[in-house]
Amino acid sequence: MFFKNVGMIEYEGADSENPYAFKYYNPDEYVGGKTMKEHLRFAVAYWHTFDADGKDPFGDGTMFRAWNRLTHPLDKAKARAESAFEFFEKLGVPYFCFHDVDIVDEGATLRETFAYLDQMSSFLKEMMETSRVQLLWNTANMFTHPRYVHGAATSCNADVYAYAAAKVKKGLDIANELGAENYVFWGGREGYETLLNTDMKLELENLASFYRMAVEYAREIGFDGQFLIEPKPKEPTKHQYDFDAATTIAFLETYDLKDHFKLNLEANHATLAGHTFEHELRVAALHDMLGSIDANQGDLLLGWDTDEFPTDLYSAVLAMYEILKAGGFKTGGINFDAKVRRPSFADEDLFHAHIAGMDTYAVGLKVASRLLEDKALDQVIEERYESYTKGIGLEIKEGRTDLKKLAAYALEHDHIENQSGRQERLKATVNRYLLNALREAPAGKETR
Ligand code: XUL
Ligand code: CO
Repeated sequence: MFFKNVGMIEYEGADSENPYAFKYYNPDEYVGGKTMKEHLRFAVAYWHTFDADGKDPFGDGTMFRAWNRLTHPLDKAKARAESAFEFFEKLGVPYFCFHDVDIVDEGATLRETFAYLDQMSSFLKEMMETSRVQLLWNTANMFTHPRYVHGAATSCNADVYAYAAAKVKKGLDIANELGAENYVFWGGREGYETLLNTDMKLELENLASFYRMAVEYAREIGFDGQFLIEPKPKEPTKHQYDFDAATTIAFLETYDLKDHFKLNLEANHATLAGHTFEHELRVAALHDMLGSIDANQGDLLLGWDTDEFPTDLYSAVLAMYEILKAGGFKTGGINFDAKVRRPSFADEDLFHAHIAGMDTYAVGLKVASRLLEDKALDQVIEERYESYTKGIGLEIKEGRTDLKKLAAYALEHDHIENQSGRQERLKATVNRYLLNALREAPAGKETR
């Protein structure tokens, strides 16, 4: 046992002062026809929670985890997996996510790496069978090792491309073996530093072929999980190809890959791209491309990918509003791609951080569901676009007009009247729902 001082985390309601209890996340409570657990599908990220030691570019690690003390890669990997499953069970999360290098260190050769991965995949499978915790997604880390200095599927070096392909092949075998619901691509090094040395056309075509080969291999082995691409505009490269939702969708359309992918959207990646998280969610939903999310938050004073645990209730409401409007998660869920701050180095902080994040999204879910149920924001939108429900507006909407007709119309109607957009009133409505939901939280009114 690694977390001796922590028992099972239960829901105790908003009045509870127990730091090891949920105040708002009540897994079995019904919200709009589904339980919170079914809606939110929480996942713990292996890398931030069990691998990371708090090191940053200016300082060494501050987190000395007992499960990372063993020296042989497989011994360490197994201890880590045991700590992980103890954590998942105590927290009551249904899912976890990992990169290949998170579950076991790489070996001296690719052959040895694969042998380690095979052993750990069997080990995790056994643990999953006894715990009922499932794999939301796995991925191959194709950005940390120096071999990926020029990229992986967009590297100028074909040997690196082949190496990366081998890792994805193994990643898909593992996904299949463990019954992963999704397989993720995040192109951390798939971008460029300067156009002066870059053949962008070749790199993009190679990236498209890489994705296509992954789809073909998945079909061959019978892996039926959902492929996800996780956009991010920059960091570590100056410019990443999967910049944001719109860019990634356009790329997939261009190379005829769109039917095989959806997006894994991360809050802090959205803000790095100069968008809100809800913008990214809306763009994806419009194209039926909303797959899963990496929940976290950035810091506007810092401006890089700080991967903080989400505690901003307002953002969680707006994110859950978009997710529910899009019909909720199917294969996806809420993965906490978030790390405790460097000074929060105690093992227990891992629980506090996840409890905070889960409660934040539970509030987001409740408030968003209520906003939708009451159609609280719909009327203003309906009224705002009313001009397209009749007359010339309806003709525009139905494509029954042309520039000549519109010009003739405008000449007769050049006295324009606009109506207020009512932003502040709508924001006040969201605040009212948020505050009311918090007041009612302990009631658990919707329990079936
Ligand atoms: C990096 C990031 C990754 C992906 C998986 O910013 O978000 O951890 O989620 O590779
Ligand atoms: Co992420």
